Amino acid sequence: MPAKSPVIVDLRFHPDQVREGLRRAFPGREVINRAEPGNEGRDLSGIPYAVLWKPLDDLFARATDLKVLFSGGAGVDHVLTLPGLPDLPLVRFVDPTLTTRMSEWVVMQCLMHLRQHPAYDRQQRQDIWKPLAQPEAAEVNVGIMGMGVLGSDAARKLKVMGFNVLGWSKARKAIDGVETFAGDDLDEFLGKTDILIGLLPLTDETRNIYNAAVFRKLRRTGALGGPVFINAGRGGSQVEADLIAALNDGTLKGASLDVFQTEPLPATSPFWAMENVILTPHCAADSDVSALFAYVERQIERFEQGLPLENVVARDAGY
Ligand code: NDP
Ligand code: OXD
Repeated sequence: MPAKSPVIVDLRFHPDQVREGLRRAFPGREVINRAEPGNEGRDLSGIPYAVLWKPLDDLFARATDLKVLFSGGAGVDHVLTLPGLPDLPLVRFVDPTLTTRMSEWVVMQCLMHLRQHPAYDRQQRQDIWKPLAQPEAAEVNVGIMGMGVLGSDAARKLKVMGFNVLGWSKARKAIDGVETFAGDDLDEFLGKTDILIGLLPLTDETRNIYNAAVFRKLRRTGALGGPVFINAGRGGSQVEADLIAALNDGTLKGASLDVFQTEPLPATSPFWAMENVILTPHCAADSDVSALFAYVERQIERFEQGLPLENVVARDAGY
């Protein structure tokens, strides 16, 4: 049997996790892990596959025979903007391990705002014992912008918790029990939304989409006493000056942010000190490296058997 083609792994993830994940990954294939110092001078020509996330600058100049690229994450904005990106199929990471993590984060953030956790955190720091109003999930409308793999799963899990769920995407989706909107219906969708969830990819169309005009259109009469913004898509979609102003003047009651225009979030960012903001360091849904490598191996096997690759990015749409 001919030897299996090698694969380049060029991931700026936690090096120990990648090394550990590779111990049992890609059976029968040579793996060139570019995080290993011993691979620095390795000839990368003749290798058809690369798994990448913030790869080293010389990847495409040196790996001149690539046939398929695999994103180490679900989002691909960081790949599509790489200098010298070859015109090859780009497969993004779609896996229950990642989807489940994202839905956990989204449901947790919605519950934190529903159950007034930012306020209880404040009270705890001041030794204040004071129960606050306690609306039910059923009184709150959660609107999700981006009803793809992650948005649709989050919608189903929010329904289980009792929230009313609305969804907005480019093409209208049909999901049991979820009121869905598309494209031009954005204002109607926003006008019904108490908690706005951002799960959009970053593209030319979605850059700066979460801005003052959008925050002003959210429903102000809901049971939470003011709208809340939750973003785990990409920071480039949020206008941070507008967001800070909206959180300061009461247009927004609170926010949960996992993604930022600049990451890591600079020490000078006002978000760090805002009591109505919950922030996490872009960790809502990390890629599980073992699941990623198993997924890439499955896709390579499909490719080598002449079957279509799955979850191929539409370059023109940008996601
Ligand atoms: P999908 O491609 O499955 O879904 C994207 C959704 O966004 C689709 O519903 C799409 O609409 C919609 N959309 C895209 N552009 C527009 C637009 N211009 N107007 C309206 N709707 C639009 O992606 P995933 O759900 O897998 O992931 C979403 C994003 O989440 C990723 O791109 C990434 O940026 C982010 N992410 C963040 C993580 C984190 O840890 N914070 C982890 C993983 C992902 P349609 O269905 O009609 O095409
Ligand atoms: C992703 C991410 O896109 O972690 O997977 O942001």
